[in-house]
Amino acid sequence: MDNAQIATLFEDMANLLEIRGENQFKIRAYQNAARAIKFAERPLRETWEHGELTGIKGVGKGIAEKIDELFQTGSVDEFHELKKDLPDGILDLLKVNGMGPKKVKLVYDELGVGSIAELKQAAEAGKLRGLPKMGARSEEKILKAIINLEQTTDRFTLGFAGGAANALLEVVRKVKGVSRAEIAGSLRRGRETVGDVDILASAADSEAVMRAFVSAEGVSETLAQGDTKSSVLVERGLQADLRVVEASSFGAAFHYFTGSKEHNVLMRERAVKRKWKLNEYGLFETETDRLIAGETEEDIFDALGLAWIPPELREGRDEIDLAEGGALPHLIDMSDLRAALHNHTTASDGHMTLAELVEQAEKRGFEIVAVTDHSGSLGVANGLTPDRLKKQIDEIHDFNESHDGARVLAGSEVDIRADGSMDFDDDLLSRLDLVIASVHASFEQPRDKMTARVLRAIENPHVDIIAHPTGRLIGKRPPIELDTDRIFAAAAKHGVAMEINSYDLRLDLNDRLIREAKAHGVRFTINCDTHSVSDFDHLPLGVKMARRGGLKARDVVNTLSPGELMKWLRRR
Ligand code: DGT
Ligand code: CA
Ligand code: CA
Ligand code: ZN
Repeated sequence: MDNAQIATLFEDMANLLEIRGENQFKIRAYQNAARAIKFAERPLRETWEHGELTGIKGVGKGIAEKIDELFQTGSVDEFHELKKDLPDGILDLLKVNGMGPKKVKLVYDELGVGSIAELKQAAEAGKLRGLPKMGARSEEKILKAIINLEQTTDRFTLGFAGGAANALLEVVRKVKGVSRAEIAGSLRRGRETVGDVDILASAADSEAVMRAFVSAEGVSETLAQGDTKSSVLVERGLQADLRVVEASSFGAAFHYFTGSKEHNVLMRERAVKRKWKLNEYGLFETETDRLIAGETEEDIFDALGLAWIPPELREGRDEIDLAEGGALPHLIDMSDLRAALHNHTTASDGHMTLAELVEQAEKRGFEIVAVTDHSGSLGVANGLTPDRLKKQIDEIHDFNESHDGARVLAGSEVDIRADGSMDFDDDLLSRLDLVIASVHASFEQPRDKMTARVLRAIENPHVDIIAHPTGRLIGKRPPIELDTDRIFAAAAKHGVAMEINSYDLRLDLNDRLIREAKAHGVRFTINCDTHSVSDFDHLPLGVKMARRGGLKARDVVNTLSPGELMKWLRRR
């Protein structure tokens, strides 16, 4: 067991104690231990072997005894005692946003609810609203959170799945005789979450490829190993399938396994109309089985009278009509981006100094870098007071004077307060080159109030960008309630850009909302919201979202030349 797993065990015990209504002092001790273990740098087993457990701040004699028991026997008796007589699904209830141990205790004690399914039933039947400190609104919130959870569990973020897939792809590509290997499936299409990873290869020796695949680093279990298909599990239970196909049908297989299913259905229908058939082996004449195309995707699209369709658009919407009419949009690309407009430094909660941020941005080819640290009311993120911001603006002006590379913009990510007012006054806002406005607290306002709040920010003449407009965190926090029709109409009217935040848990706006906003004539900005260097790596995910939303370079302000961008920033 590693530190994280042991920390989870103590967290579970703390939660079980709380659900059972036990002593607060003990609960606190277990919570503290969990935190201490989670952040300990040294493996706990090592500390234990050296007899130094109680040297860890937060681990007292009682906790040390439990850890000792764990390493001696492989389990902790108390954990099983605590779980006894409680339903198996009781801890799962804590995964529902808004359900803490106290609420779990309440629904269990009062209604006997012991699983997410039972909680959903109770909420649907209107049984929660009658409980102490609950009402119709919290009942509705819980129901929404469950639905949100159902839609995202068993799926993985694009960032996590992409990392695992690339590692496997590299292993496959290194095998001798592999002529081609690619990632297909929802990952290639850039869906915001991924069910499993699909990898495709063509190779002289399929067995060697399969052997390398199932023994790749990070593989925890082999589900199947065959000649043409193998499946494995990697970290967190993510499944990856590898298929080995003939080079002559690689294009057909690549197209088929890229999907989506809906897109494939439309493509097959198109083939059938021509008395052809399309499958993962190729495009064939139905009567004679003569192969018409199969080696490349381009050949297949071409034979069907279509331009090659970017994978991000293959969702069975209007992409085939567009490809037929030569009307596919020229989608935005990574290389179009010239400005990084949402970045945090050590002045607030970032890990890069101003100079480091600029250096890293320049390394990635950005010509403009905005510094947008948090505003003051966000206490937890070390937000800047007006005085600190004024000093930072001066600092940035000085920096630009003595710096030849990228131009640095003095900006701020300003909190939209609960009433829609901005966290800095107009005078200070007017001194900034760039103002990003975002909701970082009071997420739970009802739709009317939240919509009015964000509208007020959009109407503020200093605001340039609304960051991560829905605030959702995939699998963790549902989106805020917004009348997006009104929000996007106002953003288009006032020329405020809607952000596509590239962070993999956010991807906010997502592709659906991008399409909705685009229909209103909104402009966009794609940003990394960097807090540390590695956050720059998320940028391709934001670009994928934009492409899925059908955006061209000119829809996105980050593609403007420095001169045009400065002009845009002064537009109001
Ligand atoms: P996921 O894994 O749930 O995120 O989504 P996909 O799109 O990667 O789906 P997956 O892994 O089940 O299958 C990969 C692709 O293979 C899928 O996008 C289209 C193709 N495919 C799989 N099963 C079928 C099928 O029954 N009919 C058709 N037309 N295509 C299929
Ligand atoms: Ca898949
Ligand atoms: Ca699959
Ligand atoms: Zn930010």
